[in-house]
Amino acid sequence: MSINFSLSSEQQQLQALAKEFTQKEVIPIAADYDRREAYPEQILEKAFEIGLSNIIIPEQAGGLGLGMLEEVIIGEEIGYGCMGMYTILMASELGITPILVGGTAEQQKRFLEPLTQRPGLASFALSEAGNGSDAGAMRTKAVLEGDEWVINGTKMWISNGGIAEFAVVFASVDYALKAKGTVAIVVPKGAAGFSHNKIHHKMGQRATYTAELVFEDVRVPKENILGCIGDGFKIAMKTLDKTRIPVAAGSVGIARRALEESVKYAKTREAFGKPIGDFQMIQHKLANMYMGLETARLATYKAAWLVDNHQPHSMEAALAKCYASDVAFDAANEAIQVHGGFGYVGEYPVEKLLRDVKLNQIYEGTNEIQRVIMARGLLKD
Ligand code: COS
Repeated sequence: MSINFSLSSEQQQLQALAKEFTQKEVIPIAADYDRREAYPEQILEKAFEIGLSNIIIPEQAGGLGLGMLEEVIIGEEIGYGCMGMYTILMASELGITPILVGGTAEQQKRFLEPLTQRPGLASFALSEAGNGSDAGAMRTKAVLEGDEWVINGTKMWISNGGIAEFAVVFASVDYALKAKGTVAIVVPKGAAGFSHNKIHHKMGQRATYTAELVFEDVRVPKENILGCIGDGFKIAMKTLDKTRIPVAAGSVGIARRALEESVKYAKTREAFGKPIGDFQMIQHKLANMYMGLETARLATYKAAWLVDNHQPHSMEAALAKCYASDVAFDAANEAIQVHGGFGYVGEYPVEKLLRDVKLNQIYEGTNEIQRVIMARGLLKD
C-alpha cells in the first residue's frame, strides 16, 4: 500500500473517544491522584466500559483484536492527560503481549478472556533489583517439579504488580545458560507464596501502582509456561520490540501537552508590556517543541505501521521510544521555562509532565539500551 497519513473513520472515532475520556475522566483527577500517590481504580473500570482497555486481546479470546496503531492513538490521548494513568493501561498490554508472542491459542483464551469479561489488568515481571538492562542475568529461579513449576525470587519496578490478575514472570532454570536458560511463566494473582510490596515516593507517574513482587515457593501448573524452556528471554525481547511503541505514543502525548500549555501561556502572560509569545526567544522554544512533537509522532506511527504490517520493527521501536521520550523530556523542561516560576509549582500542569516523562526514558529499556539496540542493528552483517 502507498503511504497514507490519514486515519480510517474507525480510528478517528477511537481517537475522539480517547480524547473525550481524557478530558472527562483523566485530566480532572490527575493532579490530585499524583499528589496523593493514589491508584485510581475507576480509570480501568471506565476504560473497560468504553473499550479502551486491553484492546490487543485477539477476537478468538473474546477481545477487540485491535492493532498497534490503535494502541498508539489511545496512548497519545491518555498520555496527554496523565502518563501515570496511561501506564496502568499500557503496562497491561505489556503483560498481555508475551502471551500473544509465545502462548498457544488455548493459553490466550485461558489467560486473556477473563480480561475481556470484567475490568482487569495484566503485568510483566522481568526486571529485578540487581538486573534491569542486563535482563538475561535474572536471578528469579524456576524449577520443574513433577507437574508444577516452583518459583522463587523477587521482581522489581513492576507496573500493576500485585493488582493485576496475573504476572508473566521471567525466570531462570539454569543461571549458567544466561538468556538461553530462561522461561516465561504465567502466575495468577492469589497463588500461594506470591506477595507484593507497593513502591512509594516515586518522582512521577504516581497514579500507577508499582510494586516489588515476591515469589516464595510459588507453584503453578507446568502448562503455564509460554513456549518452551529456553524461550523466556526471546519472548521478553519480542514483546518489548512491540510495547516500546506505546511508550513512544504516551511521550508524544506529553510533548503535545507541553507545547499546548506553553502556547496558551505565551499568549496570555505579559512581560515588558506585551505577551511573551511576541519574543523570539519564546517563539524559538515553541518551534523547537513543535518540530520534536511532529517528528516523534511520525517515528511512532511508522513503528506501529511496521508492527501491524508484520515487518521487522525492533530498531524502529527503539528509535521511536528513545526519540519520543527524549523529545518529550525536552518539551516538558522548556514548558517549565516558558512558565517561569509558575512552571515550577503544581498550580500549572507542566512540572508534573517533567516528573512523569522522566520514567519514559527509563522503563521498557533505558534510552541507553535503545541506542545499543539501534547501533547493534546498524553494525550487524
Ligand atoms: N528479538 C528476538 N530475539 C532477540 C532479540 C529480539 N529483539 N534480542 C535478542 N534476541 C536473541 C538473540 O538473537 C540471542 O539469541 P541466540 O543466542 O539464539 O542468537 C539471545 O536473544 C540473546 O541476545 P543478546 O546476546 O543480544 O542478549 P544481551 O544479553 O546482549 O542483551 C539487550 C541484549 C541489552 C538488548 C537486552 O538485554 C535488553 O533489551 N535489555 C533491556 C531490558 C528491558 O527493556 N527491560 C525493561 C523491562 S520492562 S519495564
